Amino acid sequence: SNGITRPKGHTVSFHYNSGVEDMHFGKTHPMKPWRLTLTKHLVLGYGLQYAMDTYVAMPASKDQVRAFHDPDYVDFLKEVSPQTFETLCENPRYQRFIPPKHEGDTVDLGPFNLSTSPGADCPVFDGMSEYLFLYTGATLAATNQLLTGQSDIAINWSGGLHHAHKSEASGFCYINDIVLAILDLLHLYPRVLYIDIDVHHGDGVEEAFQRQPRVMTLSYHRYGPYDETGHKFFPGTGDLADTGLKGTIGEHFALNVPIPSGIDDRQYKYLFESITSRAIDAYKPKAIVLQCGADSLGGDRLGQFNINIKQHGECVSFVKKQGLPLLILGGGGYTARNVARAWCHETALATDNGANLPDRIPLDLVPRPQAFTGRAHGDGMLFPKFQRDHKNDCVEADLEYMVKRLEW
Ligand code: V1P
Ligand code: CA
Ligand code: ZN
Repeated sequence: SNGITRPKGHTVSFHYNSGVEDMHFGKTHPMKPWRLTLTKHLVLGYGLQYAMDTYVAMPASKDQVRAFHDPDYVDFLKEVSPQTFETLCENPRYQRFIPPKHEGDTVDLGPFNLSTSPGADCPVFDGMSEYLFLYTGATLAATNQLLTGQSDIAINWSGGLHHAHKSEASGFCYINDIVLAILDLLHLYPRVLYIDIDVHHGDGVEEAFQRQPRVMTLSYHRYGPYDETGHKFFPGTGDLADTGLKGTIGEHFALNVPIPSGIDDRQYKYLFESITSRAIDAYKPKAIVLQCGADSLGGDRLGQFNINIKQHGECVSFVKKQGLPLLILGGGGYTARNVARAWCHETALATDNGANLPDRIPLDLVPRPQAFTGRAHGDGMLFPKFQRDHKNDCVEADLEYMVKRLEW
């Protein structure tokens, strides 16, 4: 038939609820949930559903979300919509979460860094509450699948929202599904390794576990001035010297790999494989959570790396090769067609079908809803050679220095 087979020796599960797709963060907002529609259609188009167990995710409960987030924040998120926002803002219960106004603020901020102003990182939009609890529910279902031994690898491309804090939304992230997943994994596994290949620093996850030796966080990210304006690349944290909260038992259990713009496949492979393998050898985790933000790909609308899908996928294969229970999550990714290509390819790698996907997307197999015709698959290639449009600022000696510095 289509050549797709179930993997031998391990079980993969795929967790998703199409309810996350129809969301719209706002006209100019880079986060496009329809990239998840494209991903789903590619995965189904190639027949990868036959290689894994697929589950429709249920929304997370408020209790589940309270395992990390402030109860006031959870209630607010459950109730919030563009219609209820103003009334909720006036509720005395939420006053203490409204930040003081600063001069030159471009957006009006309500409580928890939420806003209805156009241009806000964390806007309040229609259906938002449903969206948040659905992507979180999918991550928790995937986690449960690992905890019960029903899957060896569990995937949720709609999750991986690494910037959310205990009582604050940040950088397009509202509920930190990753922190919730790791908290669940800690019930069974003594040590969990979190790896983050999104182009942004996984600050929310690092912060949540900065005092915790049972979780090691390892983020690879663009770090440094954004452009001529000198603004820092978001979120501005994740220096090489940041290794966990000093003076606590969590110190030395956070690792950061700050990377200049334009890093290429060879350089990224060198950093990722040498540092990740040393972290695993030293820490000996019993489970791994891998955030696969696709904004580290070349040609991303927000990212500044020049990584191809092939290398992005090799990070997934490298982690899978460790043979530990593995939770695979999405994250950023702002050039939708490339996000779908990468995550479909990585679904294939997880199920040992990496060699079974032809470079040419079998368009006849891909159901294309009217809205996405033409735009969905652009140049029709699964492995496009990205234009190397970011100046490579990587000094080889500095890359080598980072690898040495992070050995202990
Ligand atoms: O740079 C900022 C903030 C807004 N300024 C006050 C500084 N925000 C970034 C947020 C990037 C979030 C990435 C999330 C993830 O890691 C995980 C899902 O990928 C930002 C950017 C930017 N170019 O970095 N916000 C926006 N662009 C933005 C643009 C248009 C409308 C709304 C937000
Ligand atoms: Ca990262
Ligand atoms: Zn990102």
